[in-house]
Amino acid sequence: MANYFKNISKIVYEGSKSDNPLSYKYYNPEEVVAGKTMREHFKFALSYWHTLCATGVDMFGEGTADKSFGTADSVDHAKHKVHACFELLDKMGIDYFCFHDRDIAPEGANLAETNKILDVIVSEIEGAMKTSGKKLLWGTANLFSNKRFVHGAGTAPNADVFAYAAAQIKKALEITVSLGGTGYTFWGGREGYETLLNTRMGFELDNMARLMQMVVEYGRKIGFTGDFYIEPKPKEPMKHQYDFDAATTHAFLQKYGLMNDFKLNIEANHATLAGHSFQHELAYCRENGLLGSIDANTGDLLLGWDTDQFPTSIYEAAFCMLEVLKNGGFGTGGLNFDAKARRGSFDQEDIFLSYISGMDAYALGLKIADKIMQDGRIDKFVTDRYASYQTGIGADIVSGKAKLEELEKYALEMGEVTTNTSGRQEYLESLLNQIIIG
Ligand code: XUL
Ligand code: CO
Repeated sequence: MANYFKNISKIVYEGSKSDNPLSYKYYNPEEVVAGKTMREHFKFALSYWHTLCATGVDMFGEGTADKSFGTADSVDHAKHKVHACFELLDKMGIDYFCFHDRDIAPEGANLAETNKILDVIVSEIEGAMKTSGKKLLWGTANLFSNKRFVHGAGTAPNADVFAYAAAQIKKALEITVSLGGTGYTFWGGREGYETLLNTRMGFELDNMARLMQMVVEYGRKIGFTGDFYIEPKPKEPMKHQYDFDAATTHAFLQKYGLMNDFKLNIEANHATLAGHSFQHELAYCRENGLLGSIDANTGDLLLGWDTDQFPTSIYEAAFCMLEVLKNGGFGTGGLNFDAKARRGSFDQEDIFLSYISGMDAYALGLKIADKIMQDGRIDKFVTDRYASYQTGIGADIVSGKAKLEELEKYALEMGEVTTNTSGRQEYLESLLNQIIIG
């Protein structure tokens, strides 16, 4: 095992009384909650791009964290990153990782060279996976950083760019399949527009669908049995991104016949950028059989951009895990921390501390979600709230027996509605606190 993080040993569960910052206080991988171990529930994943690549560069200044891993040469650096990744997975007890093609290997002079470099690094990853037992949750292609994708990839107005993107996805998908990944993600990147003055929206969406249909066809041909995911996001980098939110993406999948092969990868920070709560997006997916995977993070609600912070709110984590439990768990997906330590948190130790903060928050969230379900009072309240649809006119509406004529007759006889009851929001919010604290 490599030793890039010399001063840090394995992070283990020490319980809530521990004052060792480098320990899990609540995440106990073997503890059984709601019938499964925590490890099985979460399928926690490390995001390669934030963890191994991001140095804290922003538009006002240079990086603050050293991610050189002792070398400057790029292919060599890529190999060091692989081993640093597996050291982190081992030391933090995380079973999965996710990456973009360009996170793991630098680009060469042309696509053929780039693919050769990728092959070298992928075989390094393959070896590390074999000896460690760590797994790939999902792979993806970076179709947004290089300037060739200035106007998008699948939705670019230039067919050469479309072809390049297709070739890049083909390779990324082959890598994902060869490494046993159970998901392949499409995040929109620059698939959107800045102004309709230069954009054929309908044509761009048709092209995006054409690309996805090709990818599904090829993926199934090479033996990919997992799910394709779309990760909705409303804006940034483009002013308007096509995969705005879960409902918009659902409409796209239905229109283009992609429902059988796709699910959604819901990211908390993207949900709030779209003006939704994270729970709203998850609930929408659950209700529509679309919950694939989660990019766990949080935004800062006072800021209007994607800050990708580690999630520490136990309310948010509980609402998320409530949806996951109600969904019967993840299918092919898991919980990827698409999150990075703040620019000011630049020590190696901060990588560990930030993952601990997220994993402990989700462990608490899972326990709270389980308590809410066991307690049953909130669920019962909701069931009772809709009781009028179980008998009489309500049952006739649901079964389709009642048509507009019958409903008019019923309403005329009723004269006025006298049966509305309180929604009791404040009671439910305090009941939730009572369930949490006990
Ligand atoms: C960007 C984002 C991506 C996707 C993968 O906001 O979330 O990192 O998760 O491309
Ligand atoms: Co993401």
